[in-house]
Amino acid sequence: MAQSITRRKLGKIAAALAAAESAGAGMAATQDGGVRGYYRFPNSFLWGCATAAYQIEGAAAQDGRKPSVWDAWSHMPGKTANGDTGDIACDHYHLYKQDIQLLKSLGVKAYRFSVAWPRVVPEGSGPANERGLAFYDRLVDELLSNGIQPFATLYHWDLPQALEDRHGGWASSETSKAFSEYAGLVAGRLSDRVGHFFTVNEFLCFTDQGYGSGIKAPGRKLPDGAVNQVRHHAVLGHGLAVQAIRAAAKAGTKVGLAENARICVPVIESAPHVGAASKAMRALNAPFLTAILEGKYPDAYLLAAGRNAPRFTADEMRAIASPLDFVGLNIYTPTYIRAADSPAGFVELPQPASYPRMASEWLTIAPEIAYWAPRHLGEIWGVKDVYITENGSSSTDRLTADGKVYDTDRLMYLRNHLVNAHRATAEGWPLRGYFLWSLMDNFEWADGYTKRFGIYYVDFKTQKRTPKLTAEYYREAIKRNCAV
Ligand code: GBH
Repeated sequence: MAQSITRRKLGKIAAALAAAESAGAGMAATQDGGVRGYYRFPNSFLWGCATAAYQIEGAAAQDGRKPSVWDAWSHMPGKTANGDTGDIACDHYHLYKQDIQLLKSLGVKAYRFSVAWPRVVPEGSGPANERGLAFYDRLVDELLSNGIQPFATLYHWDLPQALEDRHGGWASSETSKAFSEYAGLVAGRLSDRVGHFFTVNEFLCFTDQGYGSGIKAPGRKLPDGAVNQVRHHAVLGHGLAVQAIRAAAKAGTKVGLAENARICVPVIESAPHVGAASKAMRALNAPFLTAILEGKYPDAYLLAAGRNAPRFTADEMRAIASPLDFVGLNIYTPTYIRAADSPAGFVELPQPASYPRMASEWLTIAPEIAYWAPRHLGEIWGVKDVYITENGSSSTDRLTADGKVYDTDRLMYLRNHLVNAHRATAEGWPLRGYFLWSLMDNFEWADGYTKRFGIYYVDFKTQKRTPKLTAEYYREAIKRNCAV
């Protein structure tokens, strides 16, 4: 008897499964041209695009904006490709209304932009510049009236030059304090309309690369101990900013960061390698993400740094560990990890010269990062809400005679990352949204305008924007809520 009930139940389950399959992930071609819904995201999934102030705004000396370290750096001979600067960039400061129409036509629900510190507090600390703040009022209001949620980044590398001149920039904790004051000011002004703030974008690029290797602004080459102190002042600035935002912002405002953590991919998905990748994730992100999420620099990091270790107080570590509402990760490249019989328990695998990459030399491809990033955050640190705050690719785009850009390589990159992001949501890892980098071609830092990351092509002479094939793809993915 019991057995036959079980069989009947099993029969019902099988029938339900078959029905579900023909409705969604089935084999038969359907009326919409055989498009299957297998990679469908949760209904609440937030689709977005990302940009950053210095890369798109231009209007570098307008309405009271003063120079940032990037203005100074890009104007020094030989620092950027072709001597390119962000003086004009995409002229978004004037064209923001039409750019918001581009977002609207893609169907994105959210837009991640950054606020230019030197526009809002031109001297780094001290009086606010009303005309600078007013630009972000206009931008936010225009987004909202087009049904797009604003997500604001407070620091995307454009440190006011005045702070570099007065205090040596991030080499001093005065800059961490100035950052938190500025963060509180902006949150106080915008949080009636902006629900999500990111403190800092990508620590490594403005700490190690700005003050160590010196390949990015302000281009200083400090010894290791001083660079570790710069790193510490940066995470401290983040923590103090979290506190300042919470003190100044409307109740319920969400605060997080956008970090380019090393994304550790187990070279084979077997228990030993997965375990090793998880150890590597903590170890390789020790000075930034691990310190922030654990409130402590891992012993191995301090030990390895020896006499060059950062100096810090318990109070500072408590500030650094200020609880976050979400974590954003900018994901581009993988770090392959295998298990090892060493005290660390893992080894980082070098990439062979033949490893595939996109148009930027550094941009090696592994779409699995879109799965492992949210999984590691959920599994290792119990993070509840994760956003992919940047992901995208450069391509050697050409405007063809028919007025189009056929960026099939970027489309391939995007589709495969979305399939892996879908896998993360399907397995229940806490991925809530995806911001594509970038809405349009822009000032790609040291690469100037030679590397294009946009899904809209920008003619920098005429400021004309043209949708690339990937824009069409992204619109379709958003419409179907699906990696198509
Ligand atoms: C992001 O950084 C940035 O947030 C964004 O502003 C930028 O436009 C976008 O990526 C595309 O690059 O010179 O060989 O040392 C991504 C992480 C880390 C990638 C530093 C480039 C320099 C490589 N970046 N890296 S190299």
